[in-house]
Amino acid sequence: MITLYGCLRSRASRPWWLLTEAGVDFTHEPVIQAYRLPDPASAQAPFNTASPAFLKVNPLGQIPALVDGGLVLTESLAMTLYLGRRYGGDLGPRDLSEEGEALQWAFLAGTGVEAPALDLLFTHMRGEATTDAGKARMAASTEALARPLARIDAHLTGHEWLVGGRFTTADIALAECLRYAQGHAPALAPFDMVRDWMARCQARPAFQAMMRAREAEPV
Ligand SMILES: N[C@@H](CCC(=O)N[C@@H](CS)C(=O)NCC(=O)O)C(=O)O
Repeated sequence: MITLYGCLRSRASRPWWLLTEAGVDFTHEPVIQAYRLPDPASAQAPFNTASPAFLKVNPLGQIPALVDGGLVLTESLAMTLYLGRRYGGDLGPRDLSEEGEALQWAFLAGTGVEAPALDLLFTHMRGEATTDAGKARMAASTEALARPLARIDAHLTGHEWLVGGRFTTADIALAECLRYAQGHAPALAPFDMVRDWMARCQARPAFQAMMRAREAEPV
């Protein structure tokens, strides 16, 4: 039995998308971030990252967490790659070379893309995009994204998907990290191949189902 903990306004979107692509049955516990609640310890508070029951699952106090039988994973990109390989058929790697490529794109997503992309998102969300400090942060984050995006753009020239000529876990890992930057058009503007690939990823029914479920969650 698979249980995925974490509301979809979080990195839980990644394994949720993969599980839906793969058509795997799972239980979803939409644990919310404690910092989003006025009083996470109150008896009325929903299941959250500071709830004692959740801390028993993930002592980090972060979402997502994944339980699959006796296995507990607490890193979203590891969950996505694991689930793809374990249950995803062709969504996962067919051989070690493909696995190496999937790991490469997922690590680039986690180490080169996610932090500047999140910085762009949070600068917009905090209403700082028009302040001088906000503009300077966004310029720095856009510049930080330029090298990884140039690398990805070059790879996608002549490749429809990242690995193996088909949609795989690598596409979910990278597309979900890059989604945070999509609200800041200048970051993606020079990279036509990346924008076209993002559109292909996000046209998939499982992505759209994830976004509908995400929108249906309390803000
Ligand atoms: N590296 C972790 C990061 C998890 C993470 O930062 N989760 C955020 C939500 S997306 C969270 O739970 N924040 C609450 C907190 O840190 O207190 C992963 O990718 O799974």
